[in-house]
Amino acid sequence: MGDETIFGRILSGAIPCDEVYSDEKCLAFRDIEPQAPVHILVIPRRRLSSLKDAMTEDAELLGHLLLVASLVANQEGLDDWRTIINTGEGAGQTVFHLHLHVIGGRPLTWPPG
Ligand code: DGP
Repeated sequence: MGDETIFGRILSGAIPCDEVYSDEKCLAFRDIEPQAPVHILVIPRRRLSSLKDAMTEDAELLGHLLLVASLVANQEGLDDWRTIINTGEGAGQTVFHLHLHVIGGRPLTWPPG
């Protein structure tokens, strides 16, 4: 599946992160380049390069990631937030280990850039 990404190194503990939630399927931590007062990444422990690679058998994991996104947003006290998955370089994906952005704490305009 190619080289380990920076998120693989965070999962292995090789580089630190500001963790906000962890379970046997995923990890959530604060983004190093926050785009809003709250900016958290939720990543599966099992690497999928992007949403493009998700298969039917990943449905439960994908559902779990969404529920954790909601859990951490609630943990942060957010009533409104945005959950984003960038898929592919043209859509802004820079780390090829699937991740959900949870962004909130300021007004969010639509459409995004
Ligand atoms: P994307 O552009 O959707 O692939 O988002 C990747 C995000 O990952 C970007 O917002 C910055 C964040 N990021 C990159 N490297 C690190 C890191 O080492 N630690 C943390 N916490 N976040 C990182």
